[in-house]
Amino acid sequence: MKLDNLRNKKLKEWILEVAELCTPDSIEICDGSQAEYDRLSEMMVQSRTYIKLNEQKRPGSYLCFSDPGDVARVEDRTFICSKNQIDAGPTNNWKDPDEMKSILKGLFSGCMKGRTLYVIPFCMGPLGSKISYTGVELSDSPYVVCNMKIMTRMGEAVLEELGEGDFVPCLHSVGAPLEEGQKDVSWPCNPDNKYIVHFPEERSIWSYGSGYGGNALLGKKCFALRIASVMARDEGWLAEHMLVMGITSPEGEKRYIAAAFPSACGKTNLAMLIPTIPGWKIECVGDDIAWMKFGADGRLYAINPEAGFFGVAPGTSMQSNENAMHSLAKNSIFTNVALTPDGDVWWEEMTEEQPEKLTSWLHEEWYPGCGKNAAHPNARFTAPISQCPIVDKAWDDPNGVPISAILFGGRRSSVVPLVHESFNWRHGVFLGSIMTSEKTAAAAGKVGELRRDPFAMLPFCGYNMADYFAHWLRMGEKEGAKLPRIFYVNWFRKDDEDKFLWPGYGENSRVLKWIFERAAGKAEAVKTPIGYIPEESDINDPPNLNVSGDALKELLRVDVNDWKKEIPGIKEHFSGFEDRLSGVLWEELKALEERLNK
Ligand code: TSX
Ligand code: MN
Repeated sequence: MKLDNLRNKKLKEWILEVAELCTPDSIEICDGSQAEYDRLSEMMVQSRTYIKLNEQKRPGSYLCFSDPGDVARVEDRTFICSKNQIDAGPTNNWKDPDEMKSILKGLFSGCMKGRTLYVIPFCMGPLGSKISYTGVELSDSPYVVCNMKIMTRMGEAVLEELGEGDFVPCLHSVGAPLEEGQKDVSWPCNPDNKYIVHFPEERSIWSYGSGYGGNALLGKKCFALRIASVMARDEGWLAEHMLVMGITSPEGEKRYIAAAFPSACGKTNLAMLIPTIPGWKIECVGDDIAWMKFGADGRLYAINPEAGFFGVAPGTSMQSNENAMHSLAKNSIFTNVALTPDGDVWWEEMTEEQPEKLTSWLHEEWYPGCGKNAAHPNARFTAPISQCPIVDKAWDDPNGVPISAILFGGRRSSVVPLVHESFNWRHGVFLGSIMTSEKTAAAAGKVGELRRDPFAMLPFCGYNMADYFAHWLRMGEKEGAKLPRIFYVNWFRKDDEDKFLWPGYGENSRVLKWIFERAAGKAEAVKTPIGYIPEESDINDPPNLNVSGDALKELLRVDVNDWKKEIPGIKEHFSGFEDRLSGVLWEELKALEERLNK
């Protein structure tokens, strides 16, 4: 498509403005076709960005190694540039929008020299859905184009649907202009000068210097969470860091659940879980982001704004997540995993036996016991959700799916029981606001240290998190709302020998079954000071659970003294939000304290 043929005036003007600033050699408007995908992929094979994988082993798939300085999201380089700092809140980096614009204009000036500017029209959510929104990413990275093709609905159909309508402008550059005759590197980026910037008031995104994942695929964290959370606040809906799954009982009843977990808790594994209990079925709507709006019937309807998985590869195996392994069997992009001698991919824990020899993500020879990672711990696969064997038939339904329960969770080796249900919506919002998880080796900081990550949104909320809590509380007061119930789960409680008490994985279906039945108003529950918990017999049903009676008791135990020790940490956490924090959450904390002291 030619620039002249673009119908959308705002889009055309913006492209010309960006072209004048960034001075690319050429402009290409992406149509989203397979032919375009194949052409760009072949171009990246020629330029050595991509390695084409063995067509017999991994059809239609590619591997690339990033610059070692560009391997993950950069939270310290991520900014929310609202007019007033208080509107970004104490948990976001902030800079004055005018000041930031002038920094960015300097950086973007001439930054696409020697490169092509790709125009990537994309839709977050099913085409034709009232819950969906359109974005356009302008990027000088063909890797971004190909990933966006898998991760979003992308191309001509989106432009058609957009018409003269509005869109979120997302500007991206790897920040590596090429001088006349300068040879390109395989992963262009600007590792020491990255900026991931959001302007919530004008709903725009500027990203500079990184070609990696959440820094560069701007539809995902930048748009579908940070900017969308602001839109959701203004318009009365929810943009959340949640998986969405369907659960069907042996009787054929179906309900949908949304769940938020901090990183390293196995969200993608849960989204594609294979139940161990007979007759129950789980289907996947999404593994990372949910947009939820009230329907005419007062229920919350969720869509997955994405069309693919951008999952962490290390740890993914036929044991931990068989459905993910099938999803990435073909037509996938792998970033920073290792290459096998026969042209396939490998990563830590993918197979029980390690290959004899590999090329590591650092292009080095790797062998078992060499003391180095074969894949980077944050190595990724990009795979179409349509390839998931248990993809829900409504995953692309413009109406979304009605949510019956919302789960929060975290990784806690003590104190927090396997599952508890909130007393009501307000109490549920309180549970979301105090979410904590223990650090694993994958994150910076001391292993085992507690990190607060309310609603798993700490790095992804585009405004003051105290206002975000208030928005959740407001959502619960909507007239005629039929709200989902709220639960808190913890698969990671340990015994005093530091062994996991709960087998997790497929056995989590027992917990999901109890949640399903509670949402149906059926299952029994025991009232405790922190909320409702199941009876042991509800979890050990059918009674072939390979967990001792003592262990099950410990998993469900609510220790009043342990919980009292949680209170000062919550107070400190809440105090960080100063007078912006809703009094309702302070009241919930006081009520918890009183229940514990009774
Ligand atoms: O993803 C996980 N889930 C959710 C699965 C649907 N993980 C992996 C977390 C890192 C991404 C888990 N790890 C889960 C879990 O439920 N539980 C655990 C802890 C655990 C680890 C190993 C065992 C048991 C529990 N193995 C044995 O007991 C043999
Ligand atoms: Mn995520």
